[in-house]
Amino acid sequence: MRNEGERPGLLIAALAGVLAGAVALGVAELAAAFVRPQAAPLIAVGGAGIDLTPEWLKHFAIRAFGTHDKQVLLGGLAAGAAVFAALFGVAGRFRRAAGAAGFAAFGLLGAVAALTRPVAGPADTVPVLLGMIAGIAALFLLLSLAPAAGVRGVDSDAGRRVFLAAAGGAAAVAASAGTLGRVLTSRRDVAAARRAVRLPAAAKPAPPLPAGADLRVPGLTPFVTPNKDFYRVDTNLVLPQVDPEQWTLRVHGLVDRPFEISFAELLRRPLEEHDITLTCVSNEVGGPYAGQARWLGVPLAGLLREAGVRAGADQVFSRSADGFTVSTPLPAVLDGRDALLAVGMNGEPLPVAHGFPARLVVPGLYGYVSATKWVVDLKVSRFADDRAYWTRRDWADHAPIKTMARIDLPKAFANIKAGRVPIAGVAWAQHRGIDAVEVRVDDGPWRRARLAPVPNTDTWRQWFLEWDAAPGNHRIEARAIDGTGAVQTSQRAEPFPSGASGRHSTVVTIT
Ligand SMILES: Nc1nc2c(c(=O)[nH]1)N[C@H]1C(S)=C(S)[C@@H](COP(=O)(O)O)O[C@H]1N2
Ligand SMILES: [Mo]
Repeated sequence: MRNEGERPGLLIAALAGVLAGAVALGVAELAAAFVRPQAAPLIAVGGAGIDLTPEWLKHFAIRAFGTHDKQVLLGGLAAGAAVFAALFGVAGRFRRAAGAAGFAAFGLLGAVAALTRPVAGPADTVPVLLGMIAGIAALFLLLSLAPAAGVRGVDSDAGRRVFLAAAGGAAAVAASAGTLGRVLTSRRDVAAARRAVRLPAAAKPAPPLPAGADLRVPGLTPFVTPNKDFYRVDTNLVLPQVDPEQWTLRVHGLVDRPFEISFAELLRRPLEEHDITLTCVSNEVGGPYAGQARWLGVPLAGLLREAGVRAGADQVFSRSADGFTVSTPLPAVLDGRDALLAVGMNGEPLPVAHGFPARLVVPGLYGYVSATKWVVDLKVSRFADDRAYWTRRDWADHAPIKTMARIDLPKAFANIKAGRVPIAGVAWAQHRGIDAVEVRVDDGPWRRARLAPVPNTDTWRQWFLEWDAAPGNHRIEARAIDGTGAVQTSQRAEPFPSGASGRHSTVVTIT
């Protein structure tokens, strides 16, 4: 053991710790390319974190960061890891075993996180554990080469050069292992397999959109949401890569004739096309988490009837390739609505982010109880027996989409010239339909907006009203009336546990 005077300075020790941490993450990333990307340490810990996050925080994250919430989470984890690695470096300066213990503790934590991810096997712990060993080795090496603090002279200059070379080497190992890992992982993605898919034409195509379904008002949400603009909500830090050649769907549970179907077999069935607007339960009043697409797929009810649903069943319990689960009330699937096992979205195979090669779409229900992406398993079962990812976390078992009118125009806090001002937006009440949208300014009388035509009751509906705007600050409020005659409630509710309610309003300044 060296005496105190020969120990490296605190900053050098911290640097050694951070570099050792980077080596650990880089090596683990490379190893994960050979296991599965979900087994990389930050992804595994982040995934476990998402599953353990309390509901209120999850909502805060989705609201505050939008679809960037995942990058924010991973960036935060990386920064946290760097701080701890620096501390372990400093600890290692005093006692090598203390620094190693820090790395070992994080390695074990990461291994547990990786092991407890859905569909993980023992192999999922290998990348983190290899990373941990590499990190400890790098820490020992760097600390032993680190120049002692306060020593000057020819010897120490040579020593400093050796340390700098070792530090540069560690950084290079970390960066190249990490980059190679990323490249190898991306080689396994299914983008090429997706491009090779040729979807057959629908046996039952959707009728053309009625003329004027899109009012084409600049600034108004288009009727069809292009795939690239479609909101994405899921628990995945890395997208599941499901090869259609390997994909099968198992239909089983409380059925007389369980069966399994391949992707090729699925495409040989008569496909139907339906226009359906998806909505996330986390959407705030006026929020962006809704999108309209033309879906191509096989009717879900037909698949279940083929299997022969037994008495006593009350839900379809679906599972994705990565172990996410959804419970859908059975009546909603069998009551004649256009519930689909979808393979196409707006004329293309499903984008990977939206469930390639197959997902569920059930009109009228929020996504968390209906829209399983990367679906591989349908179990007919009972709510009493199988609990799904979100309903286990106390979100509602039954979650029909609430009637909602959103104001897209004018934009909130806009400054507009007095005169004729367009007020416009979209309204939805999937499977009940929108019968009217009413608008009022400054608590004046409700006025009916003009409604665009819609293909069916399962889509949102554009609405438009011209307003003779006089100078001043004004508050614009909208409400929808659904196909049952029910007026959108003014009662405010948070998204948890069954969807936000209340009326969207917007404040503008007219000059
Ligand atoms: N496998 C999987 N499917 C999922 C989810 C998920 O986290 N994992 N999220 C659901 C939720 S909450 C919603 S709102 C919809 C969103 O579908 P989209 O991302 O295609 O818009 O997918 C649903 N399907
Ligand atoms: Mo959702």
